[in-house]
Order: sequence, then C-alpha cells, then structure tokens
Amino acid sequence: MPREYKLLFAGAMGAGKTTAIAAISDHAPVRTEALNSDRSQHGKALTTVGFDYGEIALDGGDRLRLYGMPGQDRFSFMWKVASEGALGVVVLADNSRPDPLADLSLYVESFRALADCGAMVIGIGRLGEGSTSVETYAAWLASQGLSLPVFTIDVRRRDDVLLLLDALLYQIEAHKMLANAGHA
Ligand SMILES: Nc1nc2c(ncn2[C@@H]2O[C@H](COP(=O)(O)OP(=O)(O)OP(=O)(O)O)[C@@H](O)[C@H]2O)c(=O)[nH]1
Ligand SMILES: [Mg+2]
Repeated sequence: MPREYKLLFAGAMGAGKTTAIAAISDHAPVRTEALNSDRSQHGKALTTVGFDYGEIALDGGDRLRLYGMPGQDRFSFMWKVASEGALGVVVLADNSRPDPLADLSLYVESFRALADCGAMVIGIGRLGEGSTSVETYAAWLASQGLSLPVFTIDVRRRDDVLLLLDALLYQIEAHKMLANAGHA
C-alpha cells in the first residue's frame, strides 16, 4: 500500500518557500500568490496567500506532498492548521533580513512539536548578505535544547533543496530508531 508523507516549508516572507517547492516538485506546483500589498515586509511583487503545493514520487509508489506556507505573520493561523499530520518541516531562513534569529525563533515556536522530535531542518539563504554566521544559528538552536541540521543553501538550486529533504528524512528516521530503542 503506497504511503503519503506531508512535508511543510516555512520561513519569513521572501525566504524562498515558493521557489524551493518549484525547484523540486515533479510537476509545476500549485501556487496561490497575490499582489504583495505588504511591501514594508518585502519588496517583491507577489506573495503566497494560501499554500503552495507540490509532489515528489518516491521509489515503490510512496509520495511526498510538499506544502509551502504563506510567509506573512498575519497568516500564522494557517501554519497550525497545516501542521496537522505533517511528518516534518523545512524552515528557510533569509540571512539578509534584519533579525534572522527572531524569524527562526518564530518558526521554531510555531512548529515546536516537530522541532522537539527532530522533524525540522534549517536552510539558510543569502548567507553572505547578512552578518549572522551558521555557528550563531546552531548555537541559538542549542540554547533552545535543539540539535537540528543547519545548511547554507540557495533555494533556486534543486540539489540544495533536495539536500534539505534528505537531511530531514534521515533525521526523522534516526529519531524514530532512538525512540524505539528507548533513548528519546
Ligand atoms: N539574488 C538572489 N535571489 C534569491 C536568493 N535566494 C532566493 N532568491 C529569490 O528570492 C525570491 C524568493 O521568493 P519566494 O520564493 O516567492 O519567497 P516565499 O518564501 O515563497 O515568500 P512568501 O510567499 O511571500 O512568504 C525569489 O525571487 C528567488 O529567486 C539568492 O540567494 N540570491
Ligand atoms: Mg511563497
């Protein structure tokens, strides 16, 4: 019986959730973008106001269902709805934003149950355009009692986004094995 796994992409406005899903989906993703009326948060023309949706078929008929969250804070109520039944979440950070650790904190708290069971991976984009180092992100996560994979990525590059998914699935599997062995 083929199985389906729901994965989420979260992150601040303009961090690249829509771009990342488009880079890896087997077919052109469903997008729900509208004209961006919130130019104070980000200068781009379009912003997601519902969900992005893409799919990846795995060997053996299993399927990854990819859901991109709307980035604007005013849609945060949708993040909770979407996390129901999710296997894991990819959090995209944009290092060029004014306070990327505050952004990360918002998403870690919003998806805390997934973070706590290792079902979260962090991809940092535009690293060179900001002053927060990868070590600072990792140290902040450690200060929250979290040990999660952190990568620097470019959301426009398919291989970078696939690396995030591989790491996420690996980490989820590892946590499950530890839990079964009574260590987590
Ligand atoms: N120049 C440059 N552009 C980038 C880089 N990373 C991402 N982008 C661009 O940044 C934009 C990200 O936009 P989206 O994918 O719409 O972001 P989003 O997270 O879906 O945003 P919302 O739906 O509004 O929350 C795209 O135009 C990407 O091509 C980078 O490293 N350099
Ligand atoms: Mg989007």
